[in-house]
Amino acid sequence: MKRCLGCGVELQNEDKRKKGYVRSLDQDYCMRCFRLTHYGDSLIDLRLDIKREDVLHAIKTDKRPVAFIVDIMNIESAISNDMIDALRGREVVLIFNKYDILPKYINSSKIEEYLDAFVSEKMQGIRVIDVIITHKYDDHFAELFLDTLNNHQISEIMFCGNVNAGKSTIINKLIEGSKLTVSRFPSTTLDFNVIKQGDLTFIDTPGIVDEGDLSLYVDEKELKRLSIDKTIRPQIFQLYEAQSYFVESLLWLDVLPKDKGSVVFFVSNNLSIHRTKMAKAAGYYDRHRDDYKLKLQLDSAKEIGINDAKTEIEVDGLGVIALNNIAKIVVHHDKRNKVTIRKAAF
Ligand SMILES: Nc1nc2c(ncn2[C@@H]2O[C@H](COP(=O)(O)OP(=O)(O)OP(=O)(O)O)[C@@H](O)[C@H]2O)c(=O)[nH]1
Ligand SMILES: [Mg+2]
Repeated sequence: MKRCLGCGVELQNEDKRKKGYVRSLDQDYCMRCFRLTHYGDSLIDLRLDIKREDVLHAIKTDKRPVAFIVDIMNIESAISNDMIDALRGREVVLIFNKYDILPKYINSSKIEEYLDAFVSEKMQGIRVIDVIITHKYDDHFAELFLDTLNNHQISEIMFCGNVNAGKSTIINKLIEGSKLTVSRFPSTTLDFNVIKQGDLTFIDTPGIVDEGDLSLYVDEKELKRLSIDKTIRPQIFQLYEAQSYFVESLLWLDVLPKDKGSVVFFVSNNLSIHRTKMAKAAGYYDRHRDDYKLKLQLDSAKEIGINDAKTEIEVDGLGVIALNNIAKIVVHHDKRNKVTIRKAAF
């Protein structure tokens, strides 16, 4: 059986519309990988083809050490209970990726402090042997990572994590020769893919599908607009009275400041944010909800009281919203989209 070097899927030359199609079986990359790499289109949408529980089960039954790749914008949803369960007792190198998308002014020691607290609180029972913060342009990553493997005498390691976290991108930084397929489409890697590099074995895995991720519920055009690939230019708003903010028709946030407060949106630079007085928000939503032709339904949500001077909202697949000196919020979001209130990391 021959597998695609880019996505790990079994190759076949019978059905063009199915995964793994090649014109001739002597080719190394399937048609989909070829299209993704050279034309940036996905041909066949496979986002819902890979089941979360199947991938987690396969990871759990494999006892090899794991490099757990987490998108820095998606910490709370990536480090989920079922993922932690799959990693229990394993040696794990925890890699926070895509650091380049955070604006330079953000204090790295504050993020590190947040991550340290997160790891010791939520990842008990897992042998986290190293925590690395990196990004795809980081020239020191390979050396650092290979040192860690060497120090712990690890020769085989699986790269796991949510879809689009950057697993294949990271492995490409470690290998020579044929490269794995990477793309902004969720579920680029379709099957477990074993790559040998000298004495080391790296295993790329299909991303874990995160049902709370907004990108699952928008079309291809919208996905391109909301995915963050460049350094974020934060959108900052000062407020003295109750205000509402609309991230297009993707999210609606009501905010009541303590006295003077601020709200900072870390989302894709392509997205525009509309601000209005809270009293006018419902009318604005009714008038504009169809403008974007999205099938999202922003649910009526509960009021949340905020105690800390600095808090953040992590909106799965959209970004992070920082709240400074805010008393209360209401987050209206699509009910499938996961929203977490967390301590400030940025
Ligand atoms: N800005 C930025 N983009 C990144 C980084 N790492 C990966 N990406 C981008 O994120 C997208 C997903 O990367 P992949 O390597 O395909 O992610 P994956 O985890 O293998 O995804 P699946 O195979 O779908 O599970 C691509 O568009 C990458 O270019 C990074 O450090 N910074
Ligand atoms: Mg991949």
